[in-house]
Amino acid sequence: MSATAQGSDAAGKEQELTDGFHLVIDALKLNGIKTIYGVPGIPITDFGRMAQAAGLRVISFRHEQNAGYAASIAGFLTKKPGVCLTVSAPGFLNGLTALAHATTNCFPMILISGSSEREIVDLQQGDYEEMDQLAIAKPLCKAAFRVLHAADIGIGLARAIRAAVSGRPGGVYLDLPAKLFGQVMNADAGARSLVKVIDAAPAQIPAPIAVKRALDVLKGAKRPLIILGKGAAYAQADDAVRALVEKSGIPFLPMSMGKGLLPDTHPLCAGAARSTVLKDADVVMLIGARLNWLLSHGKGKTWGEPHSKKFIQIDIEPKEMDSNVEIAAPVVGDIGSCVSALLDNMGGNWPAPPADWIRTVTSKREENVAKMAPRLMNNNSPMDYHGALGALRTIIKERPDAILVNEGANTLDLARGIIDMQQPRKRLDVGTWGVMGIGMGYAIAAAIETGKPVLAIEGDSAFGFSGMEVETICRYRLPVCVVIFNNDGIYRGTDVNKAGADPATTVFVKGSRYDKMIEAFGGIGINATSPDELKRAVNQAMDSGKPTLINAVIDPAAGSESGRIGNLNPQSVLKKK
Ligand code: ADP
Ligand code: TZD
Ligand code: MG
Repeated sequence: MSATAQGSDAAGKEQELTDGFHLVIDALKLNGIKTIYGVPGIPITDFGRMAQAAGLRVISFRHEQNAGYAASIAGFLTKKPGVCLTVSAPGFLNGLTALAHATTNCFPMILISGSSEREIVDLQQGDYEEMDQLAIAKPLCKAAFRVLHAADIGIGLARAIRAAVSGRPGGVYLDLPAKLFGQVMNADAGARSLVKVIDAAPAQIPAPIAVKRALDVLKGAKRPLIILGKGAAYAQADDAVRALVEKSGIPFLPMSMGKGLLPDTHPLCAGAARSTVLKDADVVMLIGARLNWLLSHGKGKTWGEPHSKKFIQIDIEPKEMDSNVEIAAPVVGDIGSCVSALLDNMGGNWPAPPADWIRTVTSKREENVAKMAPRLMNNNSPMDYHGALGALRTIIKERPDAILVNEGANTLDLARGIIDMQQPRKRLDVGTWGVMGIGMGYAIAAAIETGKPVLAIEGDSAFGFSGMEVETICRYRLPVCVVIFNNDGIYRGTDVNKAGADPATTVFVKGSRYDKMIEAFGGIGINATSPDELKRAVNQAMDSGKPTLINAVIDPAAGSESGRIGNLNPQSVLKKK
């Protein structure tokens, strides 16, 4: 207990004192939280200093949104809430996007924000950075709490931690008004008021009847498929998931951040036969994946004949069932418990899926891989996406430990398809919203939380959302190599505005040299104009572990509008007149 001062009680007896600052720090430490991501300022500047002095790692960012994204992905990687710390009103709002993102993606995160004085805020008397933050946060997160008394800090933190990690994980807001930090109380009473959260995310065991129902549906399948989502990666039940796939012999399709849970090169991986398996499967078992837009809502052309398949869904959130289509066998519980229960009840001789289904999947996959292979070997300059990604694919193959961060449109969709992942939780990307801006925050947290080298593959537009954090990467000397796929703009750099002198809305300054940005902060900048040059530069960066930014010159005409999701773009019928 870090008591701060002596004082005297009512009877005039000397006593050790503590305060709000110390109680928050002690509560975080007591619960195993080691890192805070944030931006300092009133009223939390001293809090950051004290937290650092108390042995917490406090990573100071250039913008709260990036600190928030860092906290959100720290939550995904560690199964503990990632903590983001912001100042009132504008700082809070900057962090809020990331809190909503964490909630949408089911990542545990706590946004702790200082706030202005309640009395003044509630009477709207114009306090410094006045805002009713709790009310604004509420609809955007899983739970929101405010602590007004130092003696309640322990309980407040405990509630926030439980809300973030139990059940379906998500974002939690914790409002700490400025006055709270300075509140003083008896140090012993303070220590006793803290709560060490026991079993923050209790196992949720599925009902035996649900397990039996799922196995009955699975057993009747002629063309079964398993879909592994980022919930399965988050659950860290890697061995059980692998055992389920291998024991059942069922082909699996990884969602973007589910890649690597089993290697993409596994004989049962159907990643390269995606359209075929989605269209033709008759039974689909979803493990930690929602039937949202990323899976075309479980219906329509992608899924073949209407009502041609049965779904089994494993998820911790009961309300997820039947969200888009009927779920024939819901299995509600945590993935570790559910998958283990399925394995336990499969018996010794589970029948392999019909051989013709496996043959269909394998031959489609081999055909698609063979079609792609020559395109990945081109050494064109300027590069196209395939040539550049062919080079990076080899690097990730040779360094399976490295963490890949990826955002952009073409840069995202093509990298997802081309770069095989070997290990779980190594691919971090735009997630459920397809949001741009996660790049540098994710890269920083990935390096800090795992100690592994990070390769961030960024569209030039995507990078711009968090680019200033290259200074943060240099300041903390993180082993991050950023590769910018510079095609002079959003989707393509070739758009022309025919109506006036302004540039088209999707294009940037031609021939920009992003590599020079990092040099301003002492990092290494390299301009790469061919796949060979790119490969050499990335290998050098990954070997040295030094902050590096590579400007990869991509043909501005190589991409397509909206990457692989151009179909979601509304089109005006009047446009072609
Ligand atoms: P993807 O985008 O990869 O398809 P989603 O984010 O749509 O994945 O789905 C993840 C799902 O995983 C969510 O419905 C969430 O409730 C669920 N989930 C997260 N953690 C667990 C867990 N430990 N056990 C069971 N389900 C989980
Ligand atoms: N703002 C936010 C926060 N998220 C978004 N997804 C967008 C805007 C819209 N958007 C996309 O969906 S992709 C993209 C934007 C602006 C950038 C694509 O350009 P890029 O990638 O340079 O990153 P490519 O390789 O040129 O396609
Ligand atoms: Mg671009």
